[in-house]
Amino acid sequence: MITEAEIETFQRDGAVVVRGVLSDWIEVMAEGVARNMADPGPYASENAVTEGRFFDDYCNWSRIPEFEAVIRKSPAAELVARAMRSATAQIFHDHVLVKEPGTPKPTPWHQDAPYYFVEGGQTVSLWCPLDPVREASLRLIAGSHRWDKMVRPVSWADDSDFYDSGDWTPVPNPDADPGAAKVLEWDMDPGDVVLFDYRTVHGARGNMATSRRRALSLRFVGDDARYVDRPGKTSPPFPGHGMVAGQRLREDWFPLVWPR
Ligand SMILES: O=C(O)CCC(=O)C(=O)O
Repeated sequence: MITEAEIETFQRDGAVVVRGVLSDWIEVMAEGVARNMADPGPYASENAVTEGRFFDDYCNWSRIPEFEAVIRKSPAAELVARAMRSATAQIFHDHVLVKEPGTPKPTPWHQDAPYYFVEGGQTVSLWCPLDPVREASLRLIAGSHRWDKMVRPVSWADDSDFYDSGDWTPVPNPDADPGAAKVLEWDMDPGDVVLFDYRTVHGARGNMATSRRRALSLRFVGDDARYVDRPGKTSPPFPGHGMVAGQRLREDWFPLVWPR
């Protein structure tokens, strides 16, 4: 499912591609994405500024049976636990990101960690495209999960500050200074996944291809992940969660999915 060398790469670079591991689950995930787009949740947003469509939505797995099945029954949970070198995996949330053909809007460079109320060395997002991707694949800065300071979080729609305060590193632009950072990106087919740490800086180009770019990103946490207070509302917000700093994520909201 994942080799020791791939686990080493994930630990070292903060990201790794694993080929074909969810090939048997493409139809299920595609049905889930279709159901989600036909019936968006309260956090759904449209991020395309001018042309095309960049839809995203999250936290729907408990009402979308296809997502719950992938989370609980596919190889995903074991895969991420192994990559994190964690005995356990808890589901944090699901995230659907669809760029229709002819959508120039890039996904801004960002880390997920500052938007989340989670901190720890064992976190992972599993990004799985449901269409072949080339230009619009995920792009990640190798080793950025070890940066001292987190990157200033921005609103995707207009790049404005997400929090009013905080001691952040400016949003990087590896394309402006190509030698300064090693950018990882792969041509991917449905069933291939990228695993990346919540602290790894990542983004994506717009989708100017003639085919859609549907992706499902599943977020998990491992043994050492803990609730942390952020300087404002988080994304996702999970209103009324009642957790306090240092606590493990509550298992009634964020079920343990590995071991099964
Ligand atoms: O699919 C994209 O464009 C970005 C994905 C992303 O930011 C994520 O999965 O955290």
